[in-house]
Amino acid sequence: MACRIVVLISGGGSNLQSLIDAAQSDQLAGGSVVAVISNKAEAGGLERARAAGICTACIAHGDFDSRESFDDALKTEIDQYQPDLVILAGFMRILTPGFVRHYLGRLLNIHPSLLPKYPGLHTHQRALDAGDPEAGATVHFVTEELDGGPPVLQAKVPVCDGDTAATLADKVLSKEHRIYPLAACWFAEGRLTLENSKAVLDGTILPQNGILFDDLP
Ligand code: NHR
Ligand code: GAR
Repeated sequence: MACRIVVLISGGGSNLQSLIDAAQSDQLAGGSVVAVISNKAEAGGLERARAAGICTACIAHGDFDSRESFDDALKTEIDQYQPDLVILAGFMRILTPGFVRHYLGRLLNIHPSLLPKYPGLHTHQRALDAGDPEAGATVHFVTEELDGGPPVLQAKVPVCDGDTAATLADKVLSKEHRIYPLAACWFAEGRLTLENSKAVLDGTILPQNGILFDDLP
């Protein structure tokens, strides 16, 4: 079954681009990005989607008077595309429990920290302030708990003297572009599932922090 993927964005869309590129070079097991939806009209990722001939939509959160009504509109838009997988790629709105339940087991996020460290915002500055020797990114299943769902894949980068939040974000982003298409491919192949609140790959429950990308053969 060719996996139909809907990607939610708020910004530049470089992770979106890595998924589009993976699909086009046959690295998503026949899966494809069928729609890109942003909560911001000016998100650069919408232009990337148009350039790739992918359907786009903008649902502006400011047009709604509650998180529930925004999420309902988002859900209606997403479900028109009958997705097998919904991917948050730099999507910046916290999602309501009802939305998360509707997509449970087919909703992934990439978060720019080594979860469980630094859920929420400003992750790179927080890693620097803590004097961490390494930073990174985590792909995880989305649950009601913000950035608290089971990790699938993690990649690390060293923190070097002179790193700023911006240089660290750049280094982490280039790792994100490697791990997100890989996790999406596993899902598209039917190898990656969420079972009893655990991430499972090829029938085996994944370790607490997911698989470390740097350990893969
Ligand atoms: N929703 C749920 N229920 N669970 C998760 O794990 C989610 C989620 C929605 C988004 C991405 C997440 C990240 O990777 C994500 C994971 C936005 C915020 C936030 O505070 C925090 C984490 C994430 C995304 N958003 C503010 C809000 O009020 C708005 C901030 C802004 O617009 O700049 O929604 O980091
Ligand atoms: C990525 O670093 C992603 O991990 C992060 O935003 C960036 C989006 O870049 N996500 C969050 O901070 C979610 N709150 P992109 O638009 O170029 O993919």
